[in-house]
Amino acid sequence: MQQVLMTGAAGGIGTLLRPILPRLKVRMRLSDLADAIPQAEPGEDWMPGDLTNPADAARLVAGCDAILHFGGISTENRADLIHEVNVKGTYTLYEAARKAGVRRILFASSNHVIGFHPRETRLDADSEIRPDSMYGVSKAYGEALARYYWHKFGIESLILRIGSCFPQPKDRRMMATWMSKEDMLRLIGAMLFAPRLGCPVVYGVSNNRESWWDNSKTAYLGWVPQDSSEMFATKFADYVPNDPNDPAILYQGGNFAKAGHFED
Ligand code: NAI
Ligand code: 15L
Repeated sequence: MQQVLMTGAAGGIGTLLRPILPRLKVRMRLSDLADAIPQAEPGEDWMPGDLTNPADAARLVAGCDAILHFGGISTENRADLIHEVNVKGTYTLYEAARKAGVRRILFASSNHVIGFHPRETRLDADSEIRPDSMYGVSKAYGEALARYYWHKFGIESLILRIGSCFPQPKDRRMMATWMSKEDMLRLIGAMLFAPRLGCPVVYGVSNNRESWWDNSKTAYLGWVPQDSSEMFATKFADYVPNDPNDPAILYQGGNFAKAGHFED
């Protein structure tokens, strides 16, 4: 049975996944910052650690076959904070993984790596990156890092550009970007058990009727999302289109593309 580490397990996605992770039938080590760790549920194995600390990272990855790397700053913030956690923390984790002989990593990237593409452009795994925020820039670094560890050391990574993984879409934009927890779990299963993973870019999105992203280049993984945001369509039945040139509407990144820059 595989030993798998999940970082950021106390966060939103970790909280959605925790109850269904046992279906993967792997030994799961859940990790987060010490003061973020919740009350453990029966059978859960929690290990605190700060990803920016090399000694912590080495302890977290020891004995692991694979890592689900969800830990980090998940929205726009000051560049220095983003660098410390998302750049230094991700590098520290990949270095620890290399030294410990970990073979596979899921890197939780974000749609904000490509957030400055207009919504009428259909993107695939080879589309140009256009980060819409310092947060998106830090995820582009993580994607490049994953590629480096693949070509240099043969460590496989799933570069997962997550759309919006929440219990349900929170706004009209998320009708296109929503990803269910069940589709996330199916994708993690595909990533852990594929005969060959390589280092693909996958858009983390359910089978929504409205869609900006094309995953056909990674069909070899056998991941076919089963859910759709359509079941929430009535929530937005009263939505009235307004200014099509509002950056929050024009661009795929929505409010991240519209927001200002955090100055140092
Ligand atoms: P979240 O903000 O709810 O959880 C992130 C977790 O990382 C937190 O529990 C936090 O304590 C932990 N963390 C922060 N700094 C850390 C450090 N130095 N060491 C160890 N742990 C640390 O984020 P969420 O929504 O659960 O997202 C998980 C990942 O997926 C993030 O990397 C985020 O950027 C990415 N993502 C999420 C999306 C979503 O729709 N939820 C969309 C796109 C990307
Ligand atoms: C993200 O990258 C964020 O982590 C998440 O909180 C959402 O804002 C998501 O993108 C989104 O674009 O909806």
